[in-house]
Amino acid sequence: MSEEISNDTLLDLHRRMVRIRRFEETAGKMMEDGKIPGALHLYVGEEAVASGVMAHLSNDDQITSTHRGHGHLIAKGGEFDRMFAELFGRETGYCKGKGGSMHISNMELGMLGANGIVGGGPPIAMGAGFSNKFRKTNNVACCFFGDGASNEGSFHEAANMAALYKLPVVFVCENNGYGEYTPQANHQAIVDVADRAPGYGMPGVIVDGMDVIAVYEAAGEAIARARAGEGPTLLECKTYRYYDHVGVRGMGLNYRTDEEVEEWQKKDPIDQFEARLAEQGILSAGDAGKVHDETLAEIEAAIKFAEDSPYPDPSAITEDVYA
Ligand SMILES: Cc1ncc(C[n+]2csc(CCOP(=O)(O)OP(=O)(O)O)c2C)c(N)n1
Ligand SMILES: [Mg+2]
Repeated sequence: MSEEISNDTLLDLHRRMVRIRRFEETAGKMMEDGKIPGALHLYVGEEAVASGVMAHLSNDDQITSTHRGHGHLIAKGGEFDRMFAELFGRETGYCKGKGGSMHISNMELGMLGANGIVGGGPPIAMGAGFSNKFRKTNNVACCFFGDGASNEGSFHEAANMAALYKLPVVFVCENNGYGEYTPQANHQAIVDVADRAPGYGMPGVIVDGMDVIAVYEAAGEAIARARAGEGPTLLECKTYRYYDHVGVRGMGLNYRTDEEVEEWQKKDPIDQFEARLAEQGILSAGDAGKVHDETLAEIEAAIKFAEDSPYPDPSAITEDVYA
């Protein structure tokens, strides 16, 4: 573990991951119990990626997210009550209950939107990066996308333009080895998405996406490079989703083995990190437990807030359609 990372930062990284894990576990259960409508694509297993990147960003730095976007918003500072309200379709949600899981956004936090369109984020992040550069704001746009999305033309066009104009963008590929039910080897002829970066004239960096410190350090370099006007980086984080593509149990398709899931779970980002923090005397198991308990209490209150909130009035259906 790097010496220059302060204890405050380490604890902050831990809390961000726990907040994502507990939110997602609860949301998944509520979806499976039929208490949340629609499809949720959950981020359990991938927490180190959003947490390690977001720890470097302010509210004025932008992110673009994906269909698997709850973790990105939580790590960016999203509040549980407004998030649950959005998932429940209530007026107090981030998008007044009209966006839902896959279209949740919040401009104050620089969260430019989850996106139901695979590959929808890269052009938006490239545009935000262009705006940052043009307005000389020193802000960075981080674009989260999957291994599957890295095959979309929109990613390639955005990567080309971002590198050409040396835009302050970081392309964060969350390579979880699958696009829906298709293993990576059946959807692209490469093993490392980072190999695509030199073709556009930007560095490609591979990092263990189950290790929050590794992500934090690599993201720190890429973001510093972007802020210094040196252009984009493609940061590939090798990670894994524990749940199915949608929901927890999903459709029960036989596209991966239990053994494979268990192998990845042995590298659990939170368990690994808690063991390291305890070993270094930074966070005891008891104090880590308190972070989980506080998070669960906050989730319980947020669910109550969401359940007590009204549905939007039907007359509001055409409001906020254009910005
Ligand atoms: C343009 C487009 N094509 C197809 C889909 C259907 N779809 C939803 S998620 C997904 C897989 C995305 O895989 P990846 O980018 O690796 O993200 P992951 O789900 O693994 O996080 C697909 C094909 C879609 N939503 N949008
Ligand atoms: Mg994937």
